[in-house]
Amino acid sequence: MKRYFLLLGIVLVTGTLMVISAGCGGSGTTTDTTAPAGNTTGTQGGAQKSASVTIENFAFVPPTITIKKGGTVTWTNKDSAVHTATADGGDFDTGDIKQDQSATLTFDKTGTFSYICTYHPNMKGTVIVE
Ligand SMILES: [Cu+2]
Repeated sequence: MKRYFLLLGIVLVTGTLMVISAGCGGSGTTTDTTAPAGNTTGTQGGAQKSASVTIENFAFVPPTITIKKGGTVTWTNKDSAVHTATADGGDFDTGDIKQDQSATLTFDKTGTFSYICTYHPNMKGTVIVE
């Protein structure tokens, strides 16, 4: 009986140590670099720091994104045609984005910025900076 409890004690201690070390390792190695990949949550409540927009089939996807002030937006062009993301009011312009290339801009001003592609003005998008 005593041996059983001793074994149980060792198992408990070992288990606790593993939990502690796992907890430390987990919080210490968390990286923010993978966050932008989850851009599908852009329409939910809290604005994310940064967002990604895919340009494909002559459209910005998603057409409207919301980010926090000081955050970035990355546009990636999946079309063979060259596109731009150019603000209507001249607040920003990515310049030409060729196929499989991307451009990232930082937004330091709050507001709602609608933009188009200068080559295809029917392509419309909006960046909301909160
Ligand atoms: Cu275009």
